[in-house]
Amino acid sequence: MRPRVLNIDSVESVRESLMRMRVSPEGVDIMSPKGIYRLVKITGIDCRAANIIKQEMLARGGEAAAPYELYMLDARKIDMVLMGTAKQFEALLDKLSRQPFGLAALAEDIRKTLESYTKKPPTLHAGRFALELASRTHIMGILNITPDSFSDGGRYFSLEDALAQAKLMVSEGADIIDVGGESTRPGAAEVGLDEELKRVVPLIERLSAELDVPISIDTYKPEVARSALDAGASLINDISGLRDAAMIELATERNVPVVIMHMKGMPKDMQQDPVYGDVVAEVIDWLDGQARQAMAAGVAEHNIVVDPGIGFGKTLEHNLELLRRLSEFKSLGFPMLIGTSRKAFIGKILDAPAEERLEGTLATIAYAISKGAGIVRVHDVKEARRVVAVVDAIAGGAGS
Ligand code: 8Y7
Repeated sequence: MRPRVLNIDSVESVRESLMRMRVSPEGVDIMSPKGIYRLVKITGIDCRAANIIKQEMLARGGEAAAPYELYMLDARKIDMVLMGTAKQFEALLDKLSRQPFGLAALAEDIRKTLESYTKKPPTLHAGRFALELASRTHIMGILNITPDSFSDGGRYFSLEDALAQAKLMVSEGADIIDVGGESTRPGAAEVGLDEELKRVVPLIERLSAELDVPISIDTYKPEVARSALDAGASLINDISGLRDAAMIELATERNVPVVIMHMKGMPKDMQQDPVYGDVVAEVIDWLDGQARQAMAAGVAEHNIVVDPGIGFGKTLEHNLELLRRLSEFKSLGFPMLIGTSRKAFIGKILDAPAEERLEGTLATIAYAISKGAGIVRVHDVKEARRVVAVVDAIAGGAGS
């Protein structure tokens, strides 16, 4: 038979593969951690610490790439890429955990990162619902309560319409309904607090009484989130990524899952020439900081979901790079939500208006699931459900 390159990316898969070909149990134990090779980027490392890392990694047969400043041997900070097998990392981290210059803490961070990268997604507990992300990819259906209804009659009809739309999405396979009362499209104006409350609270009261799925509240205003939770919502979807301390307090107090989304600026100005050095690195770093801040203030680790915020202060190229490298976000160790539905970057690729972006949206969903997304936020639930079912069947469980 022709030699072939195997499709394997975890120590566990190496282990299974070797066991299937009847390698001895001892051999499986010894070899499996040698079968996975990782490149890990670490940043802001003190040059003295970097020298120790380089020597220790080389001594184990791995590599440690660093800029020339490495040899200045002073307190300058540099970035490095460590390269090696899972086994070499294991031995390296064991050694570093007994070294000075903050290396013990760094070793712990790297260990957690490597573990996070392949760990299976958790179960989210939202009110009386348990969302088992490891079992399959979950779908969040988008429900925007239509604005501009000036009379009570108009408001009533838009509420009934929204309710019908929500029921349709649930029948089509939505696992969560995301209710938003303020447009966050690029350039959109902010809505007053009273108006947003008037739009979402009566709707959520009806939805929570009549639907058998959890409701998330799409808002960055703690007052709106509080009233929405009181009305029966059980997740918070915060496009500002918990920038408001009162939102963190609320999430802690109510013990609900919260989506921390990255956004550069605010909707009214976010698309005005957004610039990043490395967009993936910067978004991951920001999400990590927000998550740490939230956990320090009492938000449970198991309640955190992260989202790169496709289209929020990003150019077409930024969005594509975030999707292409989405698996890097697995390093954070939180389940990932992704929202690409009908967004402008798809329209740019296809030269198509919003109502002609379904196939493009579905392509991004299939791709994102294969790179680790656990929840997809969509308008077209029926079509998304079918795509997700097939991708999950191929992957065997949730898509990554
Ligand atoms: C996202 C979102 C929007 C997203 C999360 C639109 C509210 C813009 N996009 N929430 N919200 N992620 N978590 O076009 O990508 O749907 S609004």
